[in-house]
Amino acid sequence: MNEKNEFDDRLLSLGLSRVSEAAALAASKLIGMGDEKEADQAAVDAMRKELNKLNIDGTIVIGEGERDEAPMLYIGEKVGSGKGPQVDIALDPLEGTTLTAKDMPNALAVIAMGPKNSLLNAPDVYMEKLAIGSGYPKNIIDLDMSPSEIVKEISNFKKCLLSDIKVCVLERPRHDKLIEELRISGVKICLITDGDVAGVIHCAETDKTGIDIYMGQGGAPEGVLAAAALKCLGGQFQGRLVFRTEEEKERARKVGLENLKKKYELNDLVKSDVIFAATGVTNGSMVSGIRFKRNTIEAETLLMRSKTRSIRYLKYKQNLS
Ligand code: VTB
Repeated sequence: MNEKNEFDDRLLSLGLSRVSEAAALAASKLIGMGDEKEADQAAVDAMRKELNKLNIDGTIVIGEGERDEAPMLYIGEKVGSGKGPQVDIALDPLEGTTLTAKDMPNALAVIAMGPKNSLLNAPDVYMEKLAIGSGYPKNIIDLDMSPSEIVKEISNFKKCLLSDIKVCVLERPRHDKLIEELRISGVKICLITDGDVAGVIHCAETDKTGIDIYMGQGGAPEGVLAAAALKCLGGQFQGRLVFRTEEEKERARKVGLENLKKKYELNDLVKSDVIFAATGVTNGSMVSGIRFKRNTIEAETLLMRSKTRSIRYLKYKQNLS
């Protein structure tokens, strides 16, 4: 491989922030308008356009869906000028379409990029997820432990009461039992309606969010994106695919997965150093949402590189007059 075609994460990272920024700015026009599809479409169009300006030979591995169901940014789609390094891309132009349509917090435009074959090709099924931030002993908790065992381990390590531990969970009927068990154990629960990429990131920023652990089933594609973020922020993540039908298993086999019961560690989902960008659409605990002022529009982007563990908050301001 010649030098020009190596994955230059330092150089590419700024370009990546432009991509998530463009998607968030486009979606922001639809905040509170009640139309999830239109908001998503605006983000997809803008993200694709900006992505195609980058000098990369990119392949979408986590995208808007299979080729036959998503006309743009579908899994397998080639993006970029085709001239630079071969890269894998995981994206969600609008993570939180409902949050945007209803003007609720934590909607994000998200993208991660790594060298070719660095990101797991995850099918669009559910994934059981468990995440904690940095600073804990390796393998202190495990997906095979019960929720009450997990919270006990964390409170023992932190030398705090169970009521001082906060767990973030997606509010869904499938989590009724999990929530009940956590309630009995006495921990606090932060219930989110959508957006589990942000949910996982929250537990890597405990000082800011008060959240220690993320638990529960969300989308597998979002699991890979969240793992990419944790690889940059530090933290532990485990995931296991959840199949409800034979057809879902078939979907997994189609993307080349053999062991459908595998417990994925962070480094199985994200195999080498990556870059990650997330721009706020609506206000969130991580980044502010798009702000419209009299003559300006502002955006905030979290931009991270796992190689150096550098974290940047970029403020973008555009004069509209
Ligand atoms: C999560 C969340 C998404 O889907 O992955 C969730 O991150 C899981 O699916 O924002 P269900 O909605 O079926 O529970 C979203 O809420 C929407 O894509």
